[in-house]
Amino acid sequence: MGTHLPSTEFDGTAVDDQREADAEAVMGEPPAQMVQLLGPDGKLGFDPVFTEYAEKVTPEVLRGLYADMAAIRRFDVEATALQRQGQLALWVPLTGQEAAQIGSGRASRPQDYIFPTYREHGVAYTRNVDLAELLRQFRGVSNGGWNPKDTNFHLYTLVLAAQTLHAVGYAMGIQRDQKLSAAHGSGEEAAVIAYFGDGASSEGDVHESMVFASSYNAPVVFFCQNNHWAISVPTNVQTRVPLSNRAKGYGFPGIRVDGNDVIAVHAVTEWALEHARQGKGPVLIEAFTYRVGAHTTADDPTKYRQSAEEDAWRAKDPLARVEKYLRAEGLADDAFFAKVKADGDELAAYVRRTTHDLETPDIRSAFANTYAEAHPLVAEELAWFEEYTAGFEGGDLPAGSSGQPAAKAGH
Ligand SMILES: Cc1ncc(C[n+]2csc(CCOP(=O)(O)OP(=O)(O)O)c2C)c(N)n1
Ligand SMILES: [Mg+2]
Repeated sequence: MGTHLPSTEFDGTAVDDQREADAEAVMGEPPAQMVQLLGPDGKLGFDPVFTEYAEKVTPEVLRGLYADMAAIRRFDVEATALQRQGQLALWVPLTGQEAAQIGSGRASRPQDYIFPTYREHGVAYTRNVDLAELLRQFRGVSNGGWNPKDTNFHLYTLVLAAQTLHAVGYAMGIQRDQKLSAAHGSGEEAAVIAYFGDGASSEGDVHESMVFASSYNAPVVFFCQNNHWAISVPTNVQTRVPLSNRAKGYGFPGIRVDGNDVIAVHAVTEWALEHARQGKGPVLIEAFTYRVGAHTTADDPTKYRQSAEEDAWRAKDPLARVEKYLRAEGLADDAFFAKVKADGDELAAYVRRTTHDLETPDIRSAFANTYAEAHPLVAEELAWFEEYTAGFEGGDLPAGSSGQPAAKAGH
């Protein structure tokens, strides 16, 4: 293992995490095992622990998981287009991570409580969050967009990893309520899932969360989507060991799962939630996946990674392998896939229509709410803004300018 400091420079190691392998060799650890049931070739494998859970994914359930993944991918395309057309200020694409999100979200129960980051649109979909509502924040007309009490799906958190602390606190609350309530043992037990990224795993908040969760045996599943990038920083700079191995240091199980295998993700998450609900404490799941697109619509990944890496991951596409399996086993036909496509288009049309109908954000409210009292710097910036906007016909910003949404709904 080299003694040089980690570099954020692209070093040509492509997808493989050489640092991880080096560290394993030094510590005498076996290479990280990854739970995989449905491989990229569409063939179903076996796992001594998780096959039992995977068997609950009946053909009907699997068709549903595929339809969910296709719907959310279609939604992602539409939201990206809406941003490009000036209807949204920003979009955070999820393409590539559909299996990690749909598989884990569908393994949760209504009474479980979910703390997402800002990319969990697939999980939001499984929790029945209205996707048009979800876009309100990305248009800048809401600080949230939906009421978490309706779905037990918390608001998006943009401050990396802060939600992992909230999640552990919430889980400790559930623990205490259940101890006090007669519901314990009645099947009503709940657990919490805290989503975070490979980059966020470097935050102190994650460490503190895991220490607390372990100390108090809190019913929380830490679900890390290792999508291999934190904007332009590759995962092998964040960690020298598989992220799932970090759980050992806290004293609870850590599992690396193929995050592009919806059956394995569903099985592992179901196991972990059951473990947590039964009072056995936290679990860390590392879903090994890939962010196929840009970090956000404001990012250009061609500046920091090579297309060969993207191509290698496209070959592991989460939807393609399910389609292969369903067709090979005679579990779905052309009519099924045509219906899934039509449903996706209908969802996209709904989202587009609803977004166009949303109000125009009032940028002036951002100035008004910066400080409680008047502030000379804010006043100066507002004056500049007023002068700038006065330069446009009608005194409003044109669609897409300054990265802001369209000035008039319906443009
Ligand atoms: C505390 C904090 N630091 C920095 C940022 C800026 N930031 C936003 S997203 C991001 C990368 C996060 O990467 P990762 O956790 O891997 O999640 P991903 O975006 O890949 O889903 C950074 C550094 C932030 N939002 N919050
Ligand atoms: Mg990441």
